[in-house]
Amino acid sequence: MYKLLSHNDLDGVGCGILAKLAFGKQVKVRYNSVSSLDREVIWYLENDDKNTFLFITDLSVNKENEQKLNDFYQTSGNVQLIDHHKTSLHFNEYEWGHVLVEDDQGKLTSATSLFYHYLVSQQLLESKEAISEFVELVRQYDTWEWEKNENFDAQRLNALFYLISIEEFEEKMIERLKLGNHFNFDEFEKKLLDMEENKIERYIKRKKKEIVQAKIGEYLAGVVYAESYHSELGNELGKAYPHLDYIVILNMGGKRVGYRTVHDHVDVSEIAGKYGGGGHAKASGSSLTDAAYKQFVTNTFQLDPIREDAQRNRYNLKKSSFGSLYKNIMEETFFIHSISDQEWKIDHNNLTLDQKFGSFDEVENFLKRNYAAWLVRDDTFVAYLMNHATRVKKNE
Ligand SMILES: [Mn+2]
Repeated sequence: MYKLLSHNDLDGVGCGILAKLAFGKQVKVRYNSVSSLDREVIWYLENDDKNTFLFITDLSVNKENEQKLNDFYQTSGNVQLIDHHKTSLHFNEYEWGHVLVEDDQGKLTSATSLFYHYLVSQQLLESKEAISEFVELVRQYDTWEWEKNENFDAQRLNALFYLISIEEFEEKMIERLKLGNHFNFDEFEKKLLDMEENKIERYIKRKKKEIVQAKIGEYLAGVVYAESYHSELGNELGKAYPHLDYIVILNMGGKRVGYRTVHDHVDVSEIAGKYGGGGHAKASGSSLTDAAYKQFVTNTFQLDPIREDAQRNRYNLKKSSFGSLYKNIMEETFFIHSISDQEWKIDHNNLTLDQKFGSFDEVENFLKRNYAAWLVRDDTFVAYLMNHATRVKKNE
């Protein structure tokens, strides 16, 4: 008999699907949140048959269970942990640990891709096209490579995963991978996914209007409350507000915090680590501890949301040679203008600031980080210019 304890997300369930393809009725699969795994491991060690081989995928155990599993391995040899999280790399010290973040070709791994590789190399599962395609979609979704590759099927696979129950998803996928030569969505799923995409778009639009920004340590974070679509949300908010170093997503009901970044200069697994969590450089999570609650909820609750730049302007445009007008919640105006391509300045309430900036992006980043200002609509811009012209005239 086999037992698989895996994560309850797409990558974790991908491992469960592979286990069921390989072992059929000979495997018992249990999906866990990050926090429930350790309980399951203890239950296994205390209650399960000692001949049952244990796989742990896409998750890792605490220090105490690490020791217990190693003792168990010494007597039985019946455990294998497979993971791709940077925070689990120390499990490679054990014969029963296999943690790989990047493969030998420099491709980011996922638990599903590592487990597939393992099962095939151990001759426990025969590789086939449909399974390889499925595994690659899971990998691209989990590593976010799909976005660069514009592989929207990977995103859609994850959306489908959250639209139906885990049992239903498993059953559908197992049948499809057993029978099909290629991995495809059926017509009904396609229709469903189209509807879901519209829904996500509306959800993200709303969240863009709710986010607040706060200086936390050396970084500027965007803080938003959301129960769903954390990956999509973290990514869209990160791109909509690139002046934010990272995005904090608070799930109050679940008492969880998600951390996401689109930048390379921040490692959000380190930030999650400060609150007892972990994960990847670009996506991580932690519990909503007292310290996290104080930092992200108490200290930011009174802040006003940041505003998006005006989208449909014809005149007040970024990098324009006529200048670009910004405003903040205090109704202060910031007029960005350039003396040359390499020299940009700001008129703050009509007073030119001393600072010089080397590019438009630099000056805009400064404005957004320090004043939470946004690009105003054309009508405000035109009024500002007219007012300005009148003032100049009066002074003549
Ligand atoms: Mn994973």
